[in-house]
Amino acid sequence: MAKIDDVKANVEAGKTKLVPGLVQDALNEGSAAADILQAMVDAMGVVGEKFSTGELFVPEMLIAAKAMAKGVEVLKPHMAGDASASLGTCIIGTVEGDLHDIGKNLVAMMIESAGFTVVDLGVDVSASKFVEAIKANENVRLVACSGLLSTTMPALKETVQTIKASGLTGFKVMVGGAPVTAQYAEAVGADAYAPDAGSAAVKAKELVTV
Ligand code: B1M
Repeated sequence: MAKIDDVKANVEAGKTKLVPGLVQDALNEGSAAADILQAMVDAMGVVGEKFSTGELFVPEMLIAAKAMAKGVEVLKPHMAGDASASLGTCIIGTVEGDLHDIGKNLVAMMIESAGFTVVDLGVDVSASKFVEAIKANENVRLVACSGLLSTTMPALKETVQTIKASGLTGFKVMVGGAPVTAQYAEAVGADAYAPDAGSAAVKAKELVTV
């Protein structure tokens, strides 16, 4: 079995201690960092399906998430782009009521690699906390809001609308997360939507350089 397959299997099984070494082995074997990342994302997809069918429960999902996070730590230096240019500050967070952070962390990592200074507010971030952070930080050019649950999509809408109604300017608002679509982003008044971390970084750059 190629090491990259071992990475996928062990993220799925939540083998937190094994995954970092296996990611390193896959890199040593010549697998591209982006492919290893995709293998881990696929593993989380399987975990999600098994949760839906009642084969796995919340603790197993949590352990798999931890295993993936450990793997991402090893990948991070291999994913970095040219961060020499400063494109300004990006405030990022997962919206209120939502505790999912793996996707948000990947988006933060890619946006940082694209040349932004990233201020990560974490998970369960209220609309007012986003606004406070925009006020508290210098040169905010981008606000990135992540949401993974259909039940927290209203929080995503409230966040975008609160930020837009705050009267603060000089930045764009981007939204994303598994249940979010381009149509939804437009409907809630966001300036941009991205389906994944790579395209979020590309879109972020476009937003501040046009
Ligand atoms: Co939860 N969970 N979870 N969960 N969880 C999902 C999302 C779910 C789809 C599983 C399922 O039922 N199949 C389902 C949501 C269903 C729905 O709403 N439609 C679900 C549920 C129901 C729940 C709970 C309600 C379960 C319960 O308690 N009964 C509960 C809610 C807790 C809460 O948030 N209040 C819950 C809890 C958890 C854990 C805490 C156990 C854990 C999260 C741990 C953590 O994040 N630290 C967890 C996990 C791990 C998952 C799954 C299995 C994996 C999520 C993940 O990390 N994916 C997930 C199933 C799945 O996704 N298939 C599931 C990998 C990650 C790289 O992808 O996050 O989609 P993703 O990010 C992508 C894109 O979406 C995009 O780029 C990322 C990278 O390319 N993206 C952006 C994300 N943010 C973006 C922002 C952008 C642009 C792009 O711009 C700003």
